[in-house]
Amino acid sequence: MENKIITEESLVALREGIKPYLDEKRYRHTLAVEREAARLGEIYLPEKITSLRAAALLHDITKKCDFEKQLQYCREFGIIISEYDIQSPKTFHARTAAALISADFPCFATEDIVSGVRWHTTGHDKMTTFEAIVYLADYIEDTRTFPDCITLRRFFWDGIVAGRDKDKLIYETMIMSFDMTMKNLIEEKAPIDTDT
Ligand code: DGI
Ligand code: FE
Ligand code: FE
Repeated sequence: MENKIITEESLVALREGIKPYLDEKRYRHTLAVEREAARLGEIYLPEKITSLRAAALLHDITKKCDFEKQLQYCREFGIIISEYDIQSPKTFHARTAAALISADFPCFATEDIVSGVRWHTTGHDKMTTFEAIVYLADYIEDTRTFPDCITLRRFFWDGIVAGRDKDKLIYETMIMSFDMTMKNLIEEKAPIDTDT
């Protein structure tokens, strides 16, 4: 999977290549996640900014597929799903998008990019910095207006401006995001994914 060099030119092509996979609103969100991932990358992973941008561009490419299509992709790509997974239909697109990268965007199918996309919705235990950045960029990108997103965005960027310890800050921000997501899922009476 490795040794794929992601250039600025390939990102320009990717921004066009993903268009058929996204509606207009989702495309704007995707470009905003790309910008946010690059900003976070400058702080935490400057050597991987182009990969972070690519992961952001690819993270929601199966979001518009209905549940039937998600299940079809699962069969096609050998994604094993449990009865329990079926109760969290909104988490499927992260797995199917990760699998679709190798099929439709093979130049971008690196371990970092695939796992960044794979875990962008639920997160999981012991996330890599790369995965955390994709996850967080999706949550706090600047077009999101949901109060929790605004709170989290402020908490993180105020901490950066205040010169707080950056590792502690991202850890606390991630924990806060999981608390918010779980609280919302409890209110909706939706099951919480075991990875979350
Ligand atoms: O795809 P986006 O909308 O940009 O964002 P996302 O991939 O983080 O998806 C958010 C949705 O996923 C939101 O409606 C809540 C849902 N979600 C996240 N974690 C869980 C979850 N749903 C369930 N049932 N369980 C989870 O653990
Ligand atoms: Fe998503
Ligand atoms: Fe997203």
